Amino acid sequence: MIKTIPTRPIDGQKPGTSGLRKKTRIFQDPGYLENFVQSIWNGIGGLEGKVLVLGGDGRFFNAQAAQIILRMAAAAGAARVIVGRDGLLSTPAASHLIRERGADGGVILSASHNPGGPDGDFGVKYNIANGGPAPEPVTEAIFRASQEVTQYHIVTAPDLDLSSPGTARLHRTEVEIIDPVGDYADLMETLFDFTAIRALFVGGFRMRFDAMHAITGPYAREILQDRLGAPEGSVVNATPLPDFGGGHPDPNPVWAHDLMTLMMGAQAPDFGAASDGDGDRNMVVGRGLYVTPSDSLAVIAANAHLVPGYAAGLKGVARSMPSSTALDRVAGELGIACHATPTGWKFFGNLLDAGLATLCGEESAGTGSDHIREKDGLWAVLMWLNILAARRQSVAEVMTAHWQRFGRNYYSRHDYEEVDAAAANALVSDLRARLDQLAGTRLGQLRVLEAEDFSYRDPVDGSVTTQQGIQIRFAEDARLVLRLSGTGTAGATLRVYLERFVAGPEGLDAEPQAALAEVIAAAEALCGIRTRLGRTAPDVVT
Ligand code: VG1
Ligand code: CO
Repeated sequence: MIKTIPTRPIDGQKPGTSGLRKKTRIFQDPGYLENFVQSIWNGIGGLEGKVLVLGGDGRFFNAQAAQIILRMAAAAGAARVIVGRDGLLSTPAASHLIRERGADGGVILSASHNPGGPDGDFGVKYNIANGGPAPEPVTEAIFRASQEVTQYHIVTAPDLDLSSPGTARLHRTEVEIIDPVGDYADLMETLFDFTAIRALFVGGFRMRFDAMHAITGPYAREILQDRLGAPEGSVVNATPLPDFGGGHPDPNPVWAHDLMTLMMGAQAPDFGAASDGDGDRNMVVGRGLYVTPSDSLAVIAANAHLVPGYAAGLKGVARSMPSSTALDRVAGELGIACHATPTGWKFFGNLLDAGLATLCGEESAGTGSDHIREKDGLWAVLMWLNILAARRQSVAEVMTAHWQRFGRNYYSRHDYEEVDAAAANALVSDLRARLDQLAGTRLGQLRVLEAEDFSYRDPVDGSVTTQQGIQIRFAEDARLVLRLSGTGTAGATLRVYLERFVAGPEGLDAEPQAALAEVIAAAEALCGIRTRLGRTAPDVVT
């Protein structure tokens, strides 16, 4: 039986960089999730007769939310919902499933790298038929629907047993429960030289993959250990936990601290990697050497021809605007276009669909290709393994060779987290008002070449997105970007992105914070971040 429940619009159901993210307790408020899900259905023109993919990263409230969404999809007349066993799917696996099964869209339950648990964060993301995050016009329509919603529809039925593959019926909707790992692992086999990677492990190559108690554990075990022969125990923290073991499932040197300690120590294996809550981000570490995500993207682009799935060459590449320009240098040598988009994977979808880009990446540890329409953590790790196998070199040797050839883009991001939102907004708007007067002025040791508020015109559909970050270029081959995060759930987070290029052959081995000291000082001179936000130092330095 379908029940219709009267409701009222709830403020703030506006999807950010990657879906709607709120404190778990807010999502648990009666009607909160229901309102947003009904707004998705309303915003996309209904669900009648459609096929939907559903899954999440397993965080606290995932299981209950999946049952509610199934009942609401049934009430909306969905023909079929394909759901991962126990309501689980990594973000890349969900993207693949939508494409493979020709689904009309998908709902992914995740707040990605944000902590989980009753006091943590929860999130809901809608992906469209190409498998990618809903682009701005769709998220806008969903937000508008959330401001107008007056009722939601849900079938009355007991919870479905999602613990084993099979099919079930919910009202008129068929619910298909699938193994979340198999199809994704099969896709990986089509892209990479599994024989070469297997030979690497047979030869004694050692790696550690830290799944950070999040969703990639089962995927990494199946692909790295079972299919590629990495020794048992290569994948650690492999059982997804509802609170990620109390940690931040964010693969960077700060939060993947144990892995970093191992990789910098005497017992380090040849290769280290980690991924985030929902499996779309990655971290790559060599013995004694952390690879910044921007460098990783550039290395992957420069070596993609060594990997079977990309042997035919790259059509083009794309990076988020704040990501370092290391990728641009590779693209220049390859003679292909390099697009710069606003932060957030949703902006890559059109480029990938139109064949304008094969590889994409973000400085926040997201890397991916046209094999799906999301960033893909394990894919990036396999890319590296395949490159190491083909080049027969260590991570450090690959990096040194890369910098010698292309020069090195020193890069870092400084995050000021959960600061006062009014102060952060004022900082950015004051700066915006001064942008016209900055060109030609000096900030400490650096001279401003140009200052802009980044706006992006999508080359495929012509849509324009404004105010996507303040970008300042210096005459000394340096760059500074400031923007406010769109994924936080408390206060505001200011991200300060710092970059400086050194052509080499000298000066390629500096410590990044030291190499960036003048850019860091310029940022402070420009807008007095620490004074205005009341902080003495950034909370996270990547
Ligand atoms: C952050 C990153 C961005 C990424 C987004 C979602 O957004 O900067 O590059 O696409 O998270 O990634 P923001 O607005 O907080 O800077 V995930 O893995 O959290 O879905
Ligand atoms: Co993520």
